[in-house]
Amino acid sequence: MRRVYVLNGPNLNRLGTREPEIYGSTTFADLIAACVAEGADLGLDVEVRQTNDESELIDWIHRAQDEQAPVVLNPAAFTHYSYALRDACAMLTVPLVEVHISNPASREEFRHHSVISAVATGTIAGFGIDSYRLGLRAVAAGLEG
Ligand code: CA2
Repeated sequence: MRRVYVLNGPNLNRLGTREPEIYGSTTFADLIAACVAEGADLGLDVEVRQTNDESELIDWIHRAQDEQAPVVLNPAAFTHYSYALRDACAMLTVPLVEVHISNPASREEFRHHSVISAVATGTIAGFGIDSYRLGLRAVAAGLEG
């Protein structure tokens, strides 16, 4: 089975604990289960990770490149300002799907720009936890050809 990494940036481990009107009530544990189940349906070996540490997230992107494993990435707030994460993502030769639970374009001004989008294969935003399922489907569709 093809390995796919689902990588998550800062604070997403707290999912389901606040702002349910924006992010829903799904917990991070629920998110992991949903991604693993979707991956199994698609024939993908999904590994979900979360970190609050920019350098750790960059190391995981490097590892994905070394393993030639596609990435579904929710960079969280790093989306809007981390040029270091963008540079790491730009090195990927495997598919990179940027996902967001909310629709940042409909929120505060500072969320309107993503420094990651230009180096991603594509972006899915605004569908709640389904953004991740759709991201995995996009990866699977791309792998098929
Ligand atoms: O909508 C998304 O997925 C975001 O990437 C989430 C980030 C935000 O900075 C981006 O603009 C959009 C924030 C993640 C915060 O995670 C929590 C969500 C709910 C409860 C606690 C933490």
